[in-house]
Amino acid sequence: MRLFLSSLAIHLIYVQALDIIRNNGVLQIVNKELSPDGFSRPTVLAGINADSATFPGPLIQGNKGDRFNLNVVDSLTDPSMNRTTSIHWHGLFQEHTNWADGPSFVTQCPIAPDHSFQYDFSVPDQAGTYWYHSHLGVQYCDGLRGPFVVYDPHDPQAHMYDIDDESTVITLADWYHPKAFQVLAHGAAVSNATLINGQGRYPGGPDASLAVINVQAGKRYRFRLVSMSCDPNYLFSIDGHNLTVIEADGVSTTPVTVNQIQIYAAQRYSFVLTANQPVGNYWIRANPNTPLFGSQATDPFANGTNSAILRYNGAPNTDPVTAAPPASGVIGINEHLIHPLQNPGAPGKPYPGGATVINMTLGFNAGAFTINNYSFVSPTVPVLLQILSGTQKAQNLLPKGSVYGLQRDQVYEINLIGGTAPGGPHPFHLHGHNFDVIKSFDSPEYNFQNPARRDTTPVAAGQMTTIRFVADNPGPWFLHCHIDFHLAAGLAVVMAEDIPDVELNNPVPLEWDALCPIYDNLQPDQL
Ligand SMILES: [Cu+2]
Repeated sequence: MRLFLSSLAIHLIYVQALDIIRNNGVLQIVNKELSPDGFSRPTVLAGINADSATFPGPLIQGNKGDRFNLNVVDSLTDPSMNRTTSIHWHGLFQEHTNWADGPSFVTQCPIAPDHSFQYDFSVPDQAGTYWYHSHLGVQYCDGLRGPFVVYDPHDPQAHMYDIDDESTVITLADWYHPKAFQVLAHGAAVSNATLINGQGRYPGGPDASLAVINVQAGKRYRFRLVSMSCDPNYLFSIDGHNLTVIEADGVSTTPVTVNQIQIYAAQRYSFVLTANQPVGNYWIRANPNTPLFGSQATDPFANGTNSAILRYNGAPNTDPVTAAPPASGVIGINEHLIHPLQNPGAPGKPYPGGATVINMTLGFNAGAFTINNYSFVSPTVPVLLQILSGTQKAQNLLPKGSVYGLQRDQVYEINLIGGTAPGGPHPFHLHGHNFDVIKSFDSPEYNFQNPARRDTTPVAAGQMTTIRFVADNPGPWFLHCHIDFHLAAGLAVVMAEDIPDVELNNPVPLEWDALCPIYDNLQPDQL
C-alpha cells in the first residue's frame, strides 16, 4: 500500500543548485545543521561561502593543463567534531606539490580553526573525474566531500556524447545520522541513507525529495559517477538504459557497455547514456552492499530508498514505475575487462615478479587493522616534515613499520594480500599515482598487456590484488584502504618515494611551514 501511494505522490520540483569553483576560489569549511534525507543533524560542510555550504560541496572544475588555487578557510566551531581540517584532491598527482596533497600528518599538519591554507597545484597531464574530501580522521563522513572534474578540451572520446557539464555529475554517498566518531566507535558501519546528488530517504523516514536528473530524448550524456562513500560499495544502475563506460578513475578506457556498475569507495566512472527510451521517468538505483540501518524489507528500494529519478523532458513530475533488470539480465563491470584507451600496458617485465616486489599482507588484531603486522597510527610530525627535517632513511620515519622507502624510477610491484582482514573488499588508494592492476581482485589471471589503470582498487579477503607503478614522483604518498573507518583503524602505509630528492622536488610555501607551529599550540576544544 505504501509503495502504491508513493508511486502516485507528486514531488516538488527541487533543483539543488550546485555551486561551481573554476580553478580558483575559496572553499569555506563550516558546521551546519542539514537534513538531506529528512533527518536533521550537525555536519561539516564545504561551500563557496558559509551560507551556501551544503552536501555535496561545490563542483571544482578546470581543464587539463590548468593550475588550481583553492583557499581552504576553516570556520569550524563545533567542538563535538574535529574543528581542524585538511583536504585531499583525490586522484591528482601533485607532482612537485606533495605538500598540497592533503592527508593530515602525512603531508601537512591540519589547518586550525579561524585559519586558512592555500592549496596551489597544477594538473598538467590528467583529465577526468575526481573528487575532494577531508583527509583528517573520519571527518569526510560528517559531510566534507565534493566532486572535482578536469575536462579535456581534446577528449579522444568527445564524439561519443553530446552533453557533459555540471548536470551530468552523479555523486553517491553514504549518510549517517550519528556523528562519524560515534559510527567509528560502534565498529561495523551501517549507513542510514544513500544520498544521490545529496538527496535521499532513510527507512521509516519522511518522503524527502529525491534527486532528479533531467535528460532530453535523443541526446547522449556523459555521466560522471563519483563514489564519495565512507564505506559501502554500490550496485549502480538506471532502469531501461545501458551504460557505456569510457573512464575509470581519471583514465579513459576502451568503451564497455554494461547495465550495472559496482563502484567501490572513492572510485569514479564515466559512462555514456543515450536517452533512447520512451519519454518518462526511470529509477536510478544505488544499492549498498550493507543494507541501510533499519531496513526491514527484502526490497532495498522500498519507498524510494537508495534511489533517484532519471526524468525525460516532457515527462510528468511523478515517481517512476520502472523495474530493475532481473538478476539474470545483469551485465556488470569486471575490473579485469577495463582497459586504458591510451598507452596500455604495465611497466616492468611481463611476468609476476618482473619488477621490484613488495608484499603487503592485511590483518586485523585487537580492533586495529594491520599491514605486515603494523597498524598505521598518525605520527605527531607529518612524514613530509620529518623528511624535510633531515630524516633520510625510511626505517627511521614514523610511524614505525609503516613507511616504505622507494627508489627513484624503479618499477614497483605491490602484492596486496587480503589475508583474513574483515570488512572487505577493501578499496586501496595510492596517492600521487595511477597504477596498473596486473592482477585484479575479481580474476585469477594476470594481465600485463592492457590492465586497468586507476587509483583505487579492491582487495578481497583470501585474494591477492597486484598493482604496478613507476616511482617517478618524489614524496611521501599515502597508500590506504578508502573505507574511512578502516583507515582510522590503521589500514594504511606511506610510500616514501625517492627520499633524497623530496625537498628539491617539492618547494614548500611559507604558509605550509606555519601549519604545524599553529596546530601544536591549539587547545583540546580547537582540535
Ligand atoms: Cu578497508
